[in-house]
Amino acid sequence: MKIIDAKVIVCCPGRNFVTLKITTDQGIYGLGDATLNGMEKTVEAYLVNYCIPSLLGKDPMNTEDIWHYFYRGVYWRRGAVSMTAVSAIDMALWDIKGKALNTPLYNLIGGKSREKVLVYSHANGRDIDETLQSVSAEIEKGFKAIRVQSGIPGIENTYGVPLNNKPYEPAHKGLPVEEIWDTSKYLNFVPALFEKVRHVAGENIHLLHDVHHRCTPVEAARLAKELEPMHLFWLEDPVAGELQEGLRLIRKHSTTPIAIGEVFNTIYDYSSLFTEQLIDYVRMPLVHGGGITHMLKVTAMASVYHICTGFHGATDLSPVNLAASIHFNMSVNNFGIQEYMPHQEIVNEVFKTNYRFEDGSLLIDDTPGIGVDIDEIAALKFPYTMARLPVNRKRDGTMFNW
Ligand code: CS2
Ligand code: MG
Repeated sequence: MKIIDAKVIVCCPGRNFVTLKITTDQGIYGLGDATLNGMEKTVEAYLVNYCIPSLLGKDPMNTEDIWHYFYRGVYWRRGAVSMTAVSAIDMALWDIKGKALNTPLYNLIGGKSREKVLVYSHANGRDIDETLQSVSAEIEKGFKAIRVQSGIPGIENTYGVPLNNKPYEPAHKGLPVEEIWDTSKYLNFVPALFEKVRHVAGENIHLLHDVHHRCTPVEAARLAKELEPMHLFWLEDPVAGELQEGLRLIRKHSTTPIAIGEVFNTIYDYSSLFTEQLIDYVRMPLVHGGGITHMLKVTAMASVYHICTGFHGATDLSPVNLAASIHFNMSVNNFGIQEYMPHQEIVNEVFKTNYRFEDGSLLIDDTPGIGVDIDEIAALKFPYTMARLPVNRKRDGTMFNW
């Protein structure tokens, strides 16, 4: 089998998605997610100008060699843009492999370790009351694990908290908006919020919280320590992950489990975090972490250190990534949890999916490969619209220095 064509489809059904479609001489094609929120066009340009010409003529079954060709074969390796492109190529090739062998992706990577994948949803509110109502609504929908974020008194816009019942979307149309952040107000508020949330949710619902890299190591240590009595499933991205040593301070002070890495893109971002057992969950998703080939290695190394998967799954990752993640999570032994925010209804006009939510988990059918298809004609109705993630400043106007 040979790759004879590859194209990048950029569309905006409610938000931007970048999809790589690789076609073979046997008429089989595969899809890979290449969406990098706010930087969609850069990944498209890298794929179209630099990767696709080298892909043509290759045998798509050689996933391992092709992965190394696009990772090690490239002088300027790593980085979010290149790794998203590598991930999309890899995902599309595994999709082709599954279709060629007439079997779902999970069968190619170890078969089923479980029948379904535990997911967590999002509860958000402008204030405590609204947040508590949102938690109850998510429990009502059947979720067993819930990430809780709330507006903070004295901070006008809290990242990741949608206003006026809009769909979750941290990117804003046009150039980046600037938001003001105040860590001391945040730190004073969150433990009290979670005391109330735990009371409403009871002990049987997993609670999670995302700090979005807003704390210094000592601030994060204080937060993790104060949240300990509320038994969080995890505290996510408490610090900016590039300072791996920062995680040592958090561990020294608290047993709150830590998840990190939705902005990471290779195993090397995790090496000391694994070997020193400084974290508990890997957030790096297939779409930014080198696809299935690389994430199998990351997950295998994590398992040696009793660290589990907890992949990023916000709505800015496409249904192709979500479906591939369900296969992956069904298979690996050290699965932890999968983030799940249902995409807006309009996304289904472009992507045809093969998964369903049931009783707190996601299930996938046995369509060969990943199982998601794209309607290219429908995609044309939704042209790309620039949207960027916000920039944060401290109250005194300066930028964060971490
Ligand atoms: C978040 C995301 O889902 C998460 O954990 O951190 O909302 C993230 O900020 C966006 O996906 C960025 O594109
Ligand atoms: Mg996050």
